[in-house]
Amino acid sequence: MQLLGFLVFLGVAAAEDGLKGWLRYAPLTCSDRCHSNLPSGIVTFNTTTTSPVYVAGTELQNGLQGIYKKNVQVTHKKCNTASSVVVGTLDQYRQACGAVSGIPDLEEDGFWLSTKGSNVQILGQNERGALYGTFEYLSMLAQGNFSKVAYASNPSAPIRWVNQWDNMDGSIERGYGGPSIFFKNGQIVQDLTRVTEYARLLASIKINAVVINNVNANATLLSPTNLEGVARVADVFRPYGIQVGLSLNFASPQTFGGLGTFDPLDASVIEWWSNITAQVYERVPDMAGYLVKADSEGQPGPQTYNRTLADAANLFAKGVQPYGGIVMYRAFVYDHHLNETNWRDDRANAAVEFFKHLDGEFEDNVVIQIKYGPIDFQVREPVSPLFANLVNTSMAIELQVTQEYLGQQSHLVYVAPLWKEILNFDLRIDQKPSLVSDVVTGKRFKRKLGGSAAVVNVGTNSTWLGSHMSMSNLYAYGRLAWNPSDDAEEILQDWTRLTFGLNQKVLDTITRISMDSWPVYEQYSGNLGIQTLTDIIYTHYGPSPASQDNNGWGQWTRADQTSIGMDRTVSNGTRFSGQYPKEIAAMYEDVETTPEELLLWFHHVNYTHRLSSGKTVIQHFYDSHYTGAQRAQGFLDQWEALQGKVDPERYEHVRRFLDYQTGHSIIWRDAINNFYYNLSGIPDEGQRVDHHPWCIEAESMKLEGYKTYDVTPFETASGAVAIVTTSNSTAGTASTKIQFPSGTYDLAVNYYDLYGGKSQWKVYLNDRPIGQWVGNSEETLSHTPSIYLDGHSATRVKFRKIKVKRGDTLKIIGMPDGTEPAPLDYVALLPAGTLD
Ligand code: GCW
Repeated sequence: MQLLGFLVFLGVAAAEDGLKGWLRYAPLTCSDRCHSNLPSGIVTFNTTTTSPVYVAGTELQNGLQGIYKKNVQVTHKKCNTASSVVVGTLDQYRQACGAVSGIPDLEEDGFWLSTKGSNVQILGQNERGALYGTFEYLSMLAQGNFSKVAYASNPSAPIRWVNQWDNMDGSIERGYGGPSIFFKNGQIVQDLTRVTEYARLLASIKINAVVINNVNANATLLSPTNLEGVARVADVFRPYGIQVGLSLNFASPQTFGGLGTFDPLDASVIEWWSNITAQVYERVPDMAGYLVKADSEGQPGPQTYNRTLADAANLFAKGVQPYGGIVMYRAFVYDHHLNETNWRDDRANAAVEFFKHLDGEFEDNVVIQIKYGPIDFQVREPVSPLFANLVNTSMAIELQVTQEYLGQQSHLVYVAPLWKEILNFDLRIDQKPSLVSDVVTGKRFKRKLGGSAAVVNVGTNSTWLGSHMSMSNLYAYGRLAWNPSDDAEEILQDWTRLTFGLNQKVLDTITRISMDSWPVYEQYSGNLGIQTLTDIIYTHYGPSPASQDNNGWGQWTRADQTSIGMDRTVSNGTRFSGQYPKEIAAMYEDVETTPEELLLWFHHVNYTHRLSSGKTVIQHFYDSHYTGAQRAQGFLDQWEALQGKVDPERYEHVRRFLDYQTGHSIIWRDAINNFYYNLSGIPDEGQRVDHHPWCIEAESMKLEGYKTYDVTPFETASGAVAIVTTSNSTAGTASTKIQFPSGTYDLAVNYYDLYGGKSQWKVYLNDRPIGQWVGNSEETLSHTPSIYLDGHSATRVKFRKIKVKRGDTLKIIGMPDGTEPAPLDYVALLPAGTLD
């Protein structure tokens, strides 16, 4: 990118709350020469205020005003005014200005952007494309990029959707950024301001449809009042070129419509749905289509009537066909009552087993929406083999901007590199190049439909997702949906400049920590393909490796005293590896050729199995968790070097999150390492696991008003024991005489921050207060809180550079609140540069 030297950047701007996302149009100053590059007029070819082309004109006006303080008038339909930006569809342009030459063919939603001639041309194949081109031009301006460009840009695929998992009561399934911007108390909200702002953000990343309600769908959305609400939402999205789609509950004809059945082949059911569809399209004539989760995790589906999934998908497909709608049918169909004692049982097999034999039986407007991996948005999964098993069926890949298994927006995890690994994977279907991106866009098998959908959990929080840094994932999703070959780091840098300005140090730092964040999270949460070792039964957030096994959900690790991993080979295991095309199947079948990052996904091996590094599996576990947690500490240090270079509000917000992550990465590290040490009995060669020389257990302190508490799972408390106050209204005190050599230490305190109260803790050294904090992370962080002492609620706070003398008394007073009994696990006194 060409950044021109004549730009002078303003100092750090006033506090920002994140609401504008990457569309801030933050001021840049530029010299006269720079000004001569700015347009002095805007011409748009549509005067209807609700048209995307009109919206484009307003955006340009706001952008030029915001970024360069340049007040530019919008006029309509006048052709070729020199040094203007001209925005419209190619057809509108032709009508106003006559023939155009030199513009390559544009596909649906595509655009032409030229800054080379006497004016800037932004011409879309349709109005949506013109708006996309406008946002792209504005993105250049906002990054101080005055390169002379002339290019056509076309989408990789027609389906570039987002899925909201918003419930009608206003809650959001897996939502970490506050309540829904769409729903409240069973209805669509009245004030749609936030929806408009969201529409802007989505349009700027070229998203063309949004499914507004949870796939675990509530049929009352189909009531006439709520459909009126949906129509209002669609009216808000339409000027931004975004269509609205709806998730359906398969049993609606019975539960909502009062029929005796929801059999997809029953005539009354077909009629009921067709009537509903007519009502929907009457109010929303450009409704994008339906999204269906059926026969999955307790949701009703066609299996109730022994009908096929194709019967179900086609029921809706035929219904929306006359209106040009499509049906996104989710491949996330599996039995969650599997039996782990059966060596062959494997949830990963489900999608291919359910869908492969139906290939070719789906109507043309059905798209099978497939999660990127065969299980569920884990930190590492192989590509779903279903992508290689449907040849005559359109597909879309399902990604998650929502960081459900990736730290729930409380941990920094930039997910685009993970998505890129999936999209770039070559499935070698029929022994021919078959990138996942080419399969899902429809290119590989010449399907007209295809693309991607991402689960997004924006809420009413001003940061949208609960944390500023997570917005890079939403931005990157749109970019990759449009062009899967975009580079994850370049996308990130565009986002960073747009979000935090042009300071080089800010750019470099955010690039480094974000690009490291997924590998680091993998290191401390679950590596070698064992999945995110989180609590899969409860919040999906903190560590709880035991929860993976001994239940029907099938996210198993099969860890026992000597060995670990799922044997998914054809020769001896669940036969999952055989679902891939020949060459890939052969690679995964053999432990020697399986990439090590997926070793335990495909093979069951001893803890003493040697990796290519020469390390054993168990030692690799120990080391990775230490390395990961260590690297996470560095995120905070690097961020803190940006003080004064980012506005104070966002600086402090991000700092607080990264500070929390440094602590929680240690909780992850110790929990996982303790768990496998306990299970295998194999000591850490580095003698770190279960050996914490700077740690003082809370239960070993002198306790008044505190009592010991056995924590479950045991590995989420040091020594398996914590302390809690004996009453929920009076303070407890834990004190100890320090036996370490006199010196300067960082003091870390591990405690539990439960949902249900805001306990207060105060730390004293010889009665001198040295620190205090409140257990209110349910309000200040983003992840799902826990009501227990466990790996989700375990938290660490740190006080730096405390001067301590041997024999000093350290005292912590904990004041309980509500059901939160001011729990404490341990303190660690860390000499400078030491990580316990
Ligand atoms: O991962 C699981 C989530 C559920 C979700 C489901 C799905 C909407 O834990 O919350 O339900 O996937 O994708 O349908």
